[in-house]
Amino acid sequence: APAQQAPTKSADVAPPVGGDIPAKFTPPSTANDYTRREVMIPMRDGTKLFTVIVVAKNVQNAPIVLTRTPYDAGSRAKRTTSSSMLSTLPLADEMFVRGGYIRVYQDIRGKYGSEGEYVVTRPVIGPLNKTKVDHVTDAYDTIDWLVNKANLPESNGRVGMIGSSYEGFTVAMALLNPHPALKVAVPESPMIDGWMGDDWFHYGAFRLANIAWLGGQTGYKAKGSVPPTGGYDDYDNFREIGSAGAWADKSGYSQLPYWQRMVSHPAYDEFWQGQALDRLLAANPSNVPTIWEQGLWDQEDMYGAITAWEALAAKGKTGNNFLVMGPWRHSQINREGRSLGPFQWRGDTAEQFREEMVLPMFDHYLKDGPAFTLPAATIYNTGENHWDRFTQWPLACEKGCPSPLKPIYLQSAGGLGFDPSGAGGDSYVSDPAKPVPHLPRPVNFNDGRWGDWLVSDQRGVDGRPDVITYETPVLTQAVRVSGAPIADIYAKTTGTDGDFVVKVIDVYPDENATDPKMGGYQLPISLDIFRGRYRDSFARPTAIPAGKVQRYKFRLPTVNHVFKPGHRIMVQVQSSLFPLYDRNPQKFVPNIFLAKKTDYTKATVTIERGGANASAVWLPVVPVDQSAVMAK
Ligand code: PG9
Repeated sequence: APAQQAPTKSADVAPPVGGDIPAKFTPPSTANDYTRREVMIPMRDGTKLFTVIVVAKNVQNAPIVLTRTPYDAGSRAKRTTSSSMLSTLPLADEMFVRGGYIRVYQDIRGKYGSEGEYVVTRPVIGPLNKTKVDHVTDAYDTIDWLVNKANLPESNGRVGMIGSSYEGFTVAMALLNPHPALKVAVPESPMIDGWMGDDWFHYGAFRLANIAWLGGQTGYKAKGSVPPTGGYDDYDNFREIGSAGAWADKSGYSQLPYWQRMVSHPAYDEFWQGQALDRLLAANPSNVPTIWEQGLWDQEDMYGAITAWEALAAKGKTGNNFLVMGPWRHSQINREGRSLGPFQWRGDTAEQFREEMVLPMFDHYLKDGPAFTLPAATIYNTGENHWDRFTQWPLACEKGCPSPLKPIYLQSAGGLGFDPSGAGGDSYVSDPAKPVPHLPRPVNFNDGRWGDWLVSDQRGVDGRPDVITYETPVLTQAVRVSGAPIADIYAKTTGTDGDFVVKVIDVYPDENATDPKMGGYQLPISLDIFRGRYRDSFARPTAIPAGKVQRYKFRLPTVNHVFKPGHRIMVQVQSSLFPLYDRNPQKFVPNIFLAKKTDYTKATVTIERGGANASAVWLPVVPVDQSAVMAK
C-alpha cells in the first residue's frame, strides 16, 4: 500500500507564480575530461571545412584519428552529452579514447557546417571534376593543418584515417595522394564503384532501396527529410509507379542534379569508369599501411573493399595492404558484432576487429607501439564460426590461385552436382507485374529488415514458379569454399532484355534440436543480380536476341564458408529481386530509368543445362585442411 503522506497546505501544491519554467536554469557543471573544439579549417581554394576536435585534458604528443563525413561531424562526435570523452564519442572510438588519441571529425565540403559545394562522392580532379579540389586535396589540406603545432599543440604529427561507407570512400580517396603525416588508413566498407556492385547499381540493375538516400542527402545541406513514399508496402509503391524515373518524378528526386546524372548514365560509361576507385588506386598505389574491411553480408557496399584490395595486391602492394572480412552487415563494424539475423558468432566479432586488428596497427604506426602483424587476409569462416587468418588469398580463383574454381552444375529434376548433367532446360515465366520480392511482403525499406536481409531464409521464395531451385543431396563430407564464386548461366528468353539473379545457398539440416526453426534454413552465402543487356559489354548494352541462348557470366560476392556434412548446397535462379532492384521491362528499351508502363512484358526464361550450355556456378572449392596457408 502507498505510504501515508503528510497533509499538504494548498500553497505547496499550487504551481508557483510564473509557471514551472524558471527564468534561469543552470544544471550543475561537471568538469569534462576533454575539450571539444570546433574549428573551420581552410582548404587551398579558401573554402573552410567545419571540424570537431576532441582532445583529452592534459594530453600531449598524441596521435590523431580523422574521419571525413557527409553525415554531420557535430553529431558524429557526440554519442551522448557527457563530461567523459569515452561516453561522448561513438562506441567504435572507445579504444582510441582509452589509447589517448585525439579524435577529429570533419564535414566534407558543402555538407552541414562546411562551406563550399557538395558533390555526391565527388570524383577526382579531371574530366569528371572541373574544379581544383577533391577529397584527395581536402584530406591533404586538413591533415596539413592538423599536424601544425600552432593549430593543434597536443598532436604528435601523425594521423590515421578511418571510416565506413561514404566515410570509407573519403579514406580511400585520401590514399590517392596521401599527406606524409598520414601513417595508417582503414577504409571500412568503402564505396568504390557505384555501378558494379556498391550503392547505386549491381551489374547495371538499379537499387531502388537507395534512392531515398539522395532525397535526404542532396535535397538539403544539413539533415534532410525523405519524401513520403505513400503506402506501407514499398513492393506495391514501386510496382504501381512503373520505372525508377517515374518514381523520381513523383517523389521530387528528378529535381536533384545527381539523380539527373544517374539517369543520363545508366551504363558503365566514362562517368562510372572515371570514378571507379579500384582503378584509380591501382594507378596510384600508396605506401600507407591499410586495412580494407568489408562485411560478408554487406547489403550496401559489398563490392568495394575487396576489389580495391585485389587491385592493390595485383600491383604488388601486399606487405602493407590487408583484407578483413567479417560476418557483418553494412557498417556493423562500428557496433556490436555478436550476431546477424538468427546467426550467432563467437563473441563480438566487430570488437575483435577493432581492438585486435585496427588498434594494434594504429598503435604501432602512430605511437611506435609493439610490432604489428596481420596476415594478408583475415576472413570469418561463416560455416565453422571462427576467424581464418590467411597468409595468401584467395585460395581458389580462375587463374593463378592454389586451386582452380570448380563448376557445380545445374542438373535435371532440380539436381546440383559436380558432374555435368544431360542436356535440357528449365523454364519459368518472369512477370514484371509479379516480381520476386527480396523479403517476404510487406516490404518497407524502413521496417528494420534492411540490415539483415542478405541472411534471410530463402524458403520465402523457394517454390515460387518463377524461382528455380537446384540442390545437392545431403552432403556426407564437408565442402570448403574460399574465394569469389562465378555464376555462369546459359539461358534464353522470349524477351529482348532480362535480369538474372543467382544465389548460392547453404541449406541447413531438416532438424535442429536446439533451435527447431533453423531446421532446413536456406542461408544465402553469396548472391547477386546481373542485367542481361550488359552480357557482352558493361559500357554498351545490347538487346538480347529473343529465343537464342546467351551466356551470363558474373562474379558473385566473396565467401569463406564450409558446407558441413548433413547440409546441402543449393543454387536458386530468378529474374527479379524487388523492390530492392528496379524491374527489367524484359523488352529492350534505350534507358530503363525511362521505361514506360507498357514496356513491361512477361517473358519465358529457360535456363539451359548440360552439353555446350552447361549452366553452373564456379565455386572456389578448396581442400578442407588449409593449415598450410593459415597464419600462426
Ligand atoms: N552506403 C551509403 C552510401 C555511400 C556512398 C554513397 C551513397 C550512399 C553509406 O552508408 O554511407
